[in-house]
Amino acid sequence: MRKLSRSKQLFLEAQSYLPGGVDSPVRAFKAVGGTPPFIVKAKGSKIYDADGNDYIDFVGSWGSLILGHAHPQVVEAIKRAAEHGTSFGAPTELEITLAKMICAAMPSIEMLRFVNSGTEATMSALRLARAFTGKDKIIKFAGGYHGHADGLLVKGGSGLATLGIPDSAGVPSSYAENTSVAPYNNVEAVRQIFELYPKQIAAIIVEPIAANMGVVLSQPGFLTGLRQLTHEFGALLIFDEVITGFRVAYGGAQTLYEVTPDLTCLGKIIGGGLPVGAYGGRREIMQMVAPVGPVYQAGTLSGNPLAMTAGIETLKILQPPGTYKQLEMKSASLEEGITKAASKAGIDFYISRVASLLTVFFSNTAVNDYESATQADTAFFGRFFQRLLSEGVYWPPSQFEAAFVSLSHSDEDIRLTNEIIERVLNQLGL
Ligand code: KE4
Repeated sequence: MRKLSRSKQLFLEAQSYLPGGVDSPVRAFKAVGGTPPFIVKAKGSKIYDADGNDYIDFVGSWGSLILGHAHPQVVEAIKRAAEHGTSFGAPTELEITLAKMICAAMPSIEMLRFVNSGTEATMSALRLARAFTGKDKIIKFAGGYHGHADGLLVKGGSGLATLGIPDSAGVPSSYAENTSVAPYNNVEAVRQIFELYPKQIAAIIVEPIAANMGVVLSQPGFLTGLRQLTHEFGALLIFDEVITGFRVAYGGAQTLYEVTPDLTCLGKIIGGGLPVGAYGGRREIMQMVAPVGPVYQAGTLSGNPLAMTAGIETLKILQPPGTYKQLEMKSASLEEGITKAASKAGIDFYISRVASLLTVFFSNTAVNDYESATQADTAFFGRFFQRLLSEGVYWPPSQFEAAFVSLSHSDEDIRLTNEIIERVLNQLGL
């Protein structure tokens, strides 16, 4: 059992100053219990806590660190940039460089705006969609999470699903009225909403691979069905690729599935571990954003040189051919190890994986939407999580989150993780 006395002390003190002792709910371990280790440093695939314990990390700052922690080329570049100043509140060439890299990777993005988080990206993209279409309503999916903008905290996924709060307190009911929620992978349900509000839907916002109810794959015909409906009813299709962008492929899920959205939201990986979000798409839509057009959106630290530098270096390292093949091989061997271990222990499980994004649901049913995801045995997941943690594997602390494999996870990391998972599932299966 790992000593956590210093983390326990810090967690207690933190709760006097920060709600729940954290700056984002999922970090408080409410879904799995116990004390969250307070992390002091990280390198590659490892994180180190205040009691000197080390862990193989499968959270990777919730998907941001596809290269692993503190990649030397990224850190060196940030250091150099910091010596020239951390933020100017004025345009820099770095923003053009990163924007060009993103546009080259995702041809549906002809123009974009950098912001500081995924929440800002989706919030701004929806405001823009409403302005472009002149319509007010939006459609999202049960279990879909797009950050914490008021109109999106309607039957949210991710943290909300974990905390079992169908809506967030403080969201005016008038906001919820403008947001319709359909089951993921259900085109027919979306059609019904359009038929209910034929001229009122500004946009559909969708994770092209859902990752906030655990990983749930979009089934054949789902994304193309949404594309057809948005064309038919004059709405925009917004892909929230905050997680999948540069994760499942260099061009994100939209190049994997060859479905072209009107707008794309990005975050996490494009910031290389620093706060960055972005929204972008067709030029005629993006030209509506201030100061060119009437849609106001602004940000003190948007496009700051440190975050741009970290993003540029990260994408540079992801570009060489074979990078995603490496990620695929690491992730496939992890999936294989979990499958073998759970089968051997006679435990009900269902694994959803695309590239280096995966969730193991402890469930005896296939998971293709929020309803089926919530059938999973969350109590069992909590025991699984705690035993992994005590053996040095830092798995995402919720059944409804994704695990992330990085380029820095060595074959030995994966072998050891599989060995630990086999031991833990064997114990739990008894
Ligand atoms: P941020 O505002 O947290 O940067 O991004 C919001 C967001 C938007 N869209 C998608 C698809 C997302 O997954 C997220 C945030 N993801 C969660 C993890 N499920 C962040 C972790 C957390 O909330 O602490």
